[in-house]
Amino acid sequence: MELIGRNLSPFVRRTAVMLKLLDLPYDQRGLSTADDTEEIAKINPVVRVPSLVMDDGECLIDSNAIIDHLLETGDPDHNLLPASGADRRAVLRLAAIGHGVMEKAVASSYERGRRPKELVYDKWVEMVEGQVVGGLAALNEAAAGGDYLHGSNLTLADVNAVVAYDFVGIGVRYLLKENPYPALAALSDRCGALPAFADTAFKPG
Ligand SMILES: N[C@@H](CCC(=O)N[C@@H](CS)C(=O)NCC(=O)O)C(=O)O
Repeated sequence: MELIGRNLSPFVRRTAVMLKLLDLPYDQRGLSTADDTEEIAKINPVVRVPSLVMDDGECLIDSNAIIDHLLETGDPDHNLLPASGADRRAVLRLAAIGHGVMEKAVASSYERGRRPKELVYDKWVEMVEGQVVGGLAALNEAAAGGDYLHGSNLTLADVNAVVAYDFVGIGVRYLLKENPYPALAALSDRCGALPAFADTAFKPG
């Protein structure tokens, strides 16, 4: 399998973390939506990452669809996402908060980084960053309750939370000044020691 995209993208990285946690071998083509538009367009008509090109050539797009497939085929015991009921709903809720933080942090970094300075709409930045802060606060509260966000083992909720938190540390770094989310920071440190997270951490350069 070939994962398309760079781990700077939290959506790509969370997919890479899941591939590693599930022990699914893959190669990665580090294409960037800013610089490799034409190549990405051949794989995904809306020119976004991640995509996952499977061994038979089938191509999955969007981290949600990709992870859905990885869980369906690679997690028969439902370790990373409970099979049903209240536990599944709780993990999906927390995972959605983490995913939302990624979306809003990416929106802020695009607004500030991809527009000419005079066209940056500060009120919009303020709004999406408020959404990031709300999501991080909720994840921090969940992280304060135990070793993992839900239950007694690592789940998709932790993957999303850690990847989202780490991305905020890159793309909207000033929101983490004075360590406002200590439980989430500790979760990120603990998970960061695991190979699936350490091997996928974005390294600039
Ligand atoms: N819902 C998508 C979001 C993917 C996404 O926004 N990826 C960004 C990279 S961080 C991208 O492709 N940006 C280019 C664009 O949206 O035009 C997912 O979860 O995979």
